[in-house]
Amino acid sequence: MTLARSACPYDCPDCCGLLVEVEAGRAVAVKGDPEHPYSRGTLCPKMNDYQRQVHSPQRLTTPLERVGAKGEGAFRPISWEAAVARIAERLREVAARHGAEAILPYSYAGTMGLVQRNAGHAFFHRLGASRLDRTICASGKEAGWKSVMGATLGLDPDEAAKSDLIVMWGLNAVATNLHFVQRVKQARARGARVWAIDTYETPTAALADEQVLVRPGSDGALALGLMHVLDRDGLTDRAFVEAHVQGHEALRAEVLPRFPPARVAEVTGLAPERIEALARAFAAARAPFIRLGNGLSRYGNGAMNVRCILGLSALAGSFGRDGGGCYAGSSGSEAFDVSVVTRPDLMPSPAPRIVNMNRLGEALAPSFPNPVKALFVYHSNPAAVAPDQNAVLAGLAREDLFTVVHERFLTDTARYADLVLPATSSLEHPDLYRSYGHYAVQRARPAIPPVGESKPNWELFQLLARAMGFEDEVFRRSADDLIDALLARPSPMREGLDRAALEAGRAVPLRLPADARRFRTPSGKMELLNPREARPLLDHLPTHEDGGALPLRLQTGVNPYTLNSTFMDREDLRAKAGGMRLQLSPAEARARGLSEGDAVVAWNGLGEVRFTLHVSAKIPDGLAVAEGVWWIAHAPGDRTVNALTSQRLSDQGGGSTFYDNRVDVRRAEAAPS
Ligand SMILES: Nc1nc2c(c(=O)[nH]1)N[C@H]1C(S)=C(S)[C@@H](COP(=O)(O)OP(=O)(O)OC[C@H]3O[C@@H](n4cnc5c(=O)[nH]c(N)nc54)[C@H](O)[C@@H]3O)O[C@H]1N2
Ligand SMILES: Nc1nc2c(c(=O)[nH]1)N[C@H]1C(S)=C(S)[C@@H](COP(=O)(O)OP(=O)(O)OC[C@H]3O[C@@H](n4cnc5c(=O)[nH]c(N)nc54)[C@H](O)[C@@H]3O)O[C@H]1N2
Ligand code: SF4
Ligand SMILES: [Mo]
Repeated sequence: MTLARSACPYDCPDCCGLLVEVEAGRAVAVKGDPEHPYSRGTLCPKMNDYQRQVHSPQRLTTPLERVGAKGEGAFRPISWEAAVARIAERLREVAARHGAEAILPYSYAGTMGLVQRNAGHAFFHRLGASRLDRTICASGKEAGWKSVMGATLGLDPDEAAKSDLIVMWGLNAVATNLHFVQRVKQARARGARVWAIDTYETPTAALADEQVLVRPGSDGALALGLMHVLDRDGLTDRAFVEAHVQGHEALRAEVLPRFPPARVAEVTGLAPERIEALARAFAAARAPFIRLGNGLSRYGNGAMNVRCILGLSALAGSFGRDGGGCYAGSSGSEAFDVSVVTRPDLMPSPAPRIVNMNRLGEALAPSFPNPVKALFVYHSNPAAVAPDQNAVLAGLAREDLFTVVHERFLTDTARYADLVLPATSSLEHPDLYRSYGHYAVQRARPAIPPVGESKPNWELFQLLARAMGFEDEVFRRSADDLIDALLARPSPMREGLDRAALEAGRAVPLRLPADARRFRTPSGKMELLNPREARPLLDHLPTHEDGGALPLRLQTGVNPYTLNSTFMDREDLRAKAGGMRLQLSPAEARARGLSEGDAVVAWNGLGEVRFTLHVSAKIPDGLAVAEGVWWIAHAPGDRTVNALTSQRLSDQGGGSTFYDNRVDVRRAEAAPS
């Protein structure tokens, strides 16, 4: 038995260290690495026993070609040579007949390593294919951050340890940031107060002294209401505001008077006295630390919600205090220049069109200008994760669309492919991992050989480049070579980096510069007034679905036992996740004559989805909650939650609006109303 170090490759801020026990080329056990500087030996329930996923009997082991109808899932094995030759031939044909822009790559975050994640970019740039705007996750949040903070670095999340008030705002940390939970518990044991601001009672609420439940998408209004009270009662940090905040006077004069607690109560659903009390407690804290999650940004007003919350941090002077501030994620572009891998310089000029990945349904419609004729999906599962599933599936079912999917499992998307190519898991390929939830970096070498004939993302694109006759030197470099190149470019964040430990496979800390708290904006201040924006000042915007016609808001949250649609291959985790459920409050269930365990249909103008009903007092009236992005293969009906979400974008950044929906619910047998 040998022991190998690796990193958790998934889209999770913790980027935990793994210890892999290997016997005869197989991973036999996977545990947390006690020496990892952030995760310190523990893993979440998804990754304990990762070997079960790596060596799952459901792994794809050879290339497959479709023999049945699209979506049916009938395939037969073919060789890699034949598959690659066919892909090259079809891509050439599409480019010659319709232009290379009729080819669309679609990838997201199946693996987060800097090389394998970005492996297709150079190839598709060289080909001149349409570009994909990768907006599905946090683009609204990033746009809101950038508006106020510019290129300011993210704090060290461990600053929270020095705070006396930690606010988890739109963050289900127990599911999505488990090792931050450890920090919160420690801070609480030392006397820090903890708040959780959410729309329903998630497991994270149990960590909090104060659970604040707001109406979906109303956080901007809450933040403005808190600022109103701070301003009215002379509780702002005047010295900080004068030195470091742009636009405070305009905000005071033009916006805050419109957000007295009585009005904010109507928007958020909180009592006016509660808003007053929260404002006083926030102002009284020495160093409030907001850990900003993504939940409140997946709305039509998502970026503005983020801007308003940063405004609250500004008025309280939080960034001026040791342990205080607002943490939305750690900054990575400073540490590694990924253009070494993505090679934007290979793109033709003018640059090809860019397609927002949230609008895949629209992009795959025959009516789309210069329709997409070839779709290349890798480490993503858009049939399940992209909004407006009916539109996406209609596009994937098109007979004239040539679809290739590079995957580890026969996902919903793979079932629609003309060719499916087997992909390695993270234990089978090298990569460089940089967390977006802390400051450590880790170089992982393969712990085991590829399972079956699977190939890593980078090798796949090397093969394709060769088949297309691309001579560029980058395609001849190995993944390890590219990792070396990433590490060779100098960065202040890597000064003094322990290279020997890194090369030995350990996670090593990056260095935040001494002036990490400096505001990297044009004015050098936090910009509550940003003259470059269409909406220059903070304000509360209604969401798309405020005032909609159907009675329930639908939120499509995360599940602690799965990660987006990843881990849905694991029956044991699906069982722990509780099956594909829709949760309603007792009153909403009663009003519809429904009870626990009933087969129900949630519906709106976009689609209908069958669920099993779970009645829970943790869900407020007026809300329906569906946790997890399930595979259609395991659904009670023939659609999953994204048949109810739309292709609308957030106010800034072209972000997704996954939590901004309305539905009604009926018993499954009943005829549509
Ligand atoms: N177990 C698990 N872990 C995951 C994932 C997973 O699917 N499962 N997904 C990974 C990915 S890709 C991401 S991006 C992150 C996301 O992780 P987080 O940043 O935690 O974001 P979400 O889970 O989307 O939402 C966080 C919380 O916001 C709440 N929320 C929704 N709308 C609102 C609102 O209007 N206001 C407020 N205040 N709260 C609201 C939700 O109920 C949820 O509890 O998690 C990652 N980690
Ligand atoms: N309704 C609703 N929809 C959502 C969300 C939500 O909360 N609600 N969350 C959204 C968010 S935040 C995100 S980030 C997206 C995530 O969307 P995706 O990035 O598509 O995430 P996954 O569903 O995890 O699918 C990743 C796939 O990559 C495969 N994979 C893993 N490693 C590799 C590899 O090395 N190579 C290859 N080729 N394949 C690999 C896995 O087997 C898996 O099927 O989903 C979004 N969709
Ligand atoms: S999913 Fe997140 S918490 Fe779980 S092992 Fe991976 S990085 Fe750690
Ligand atoms: Mo995400």
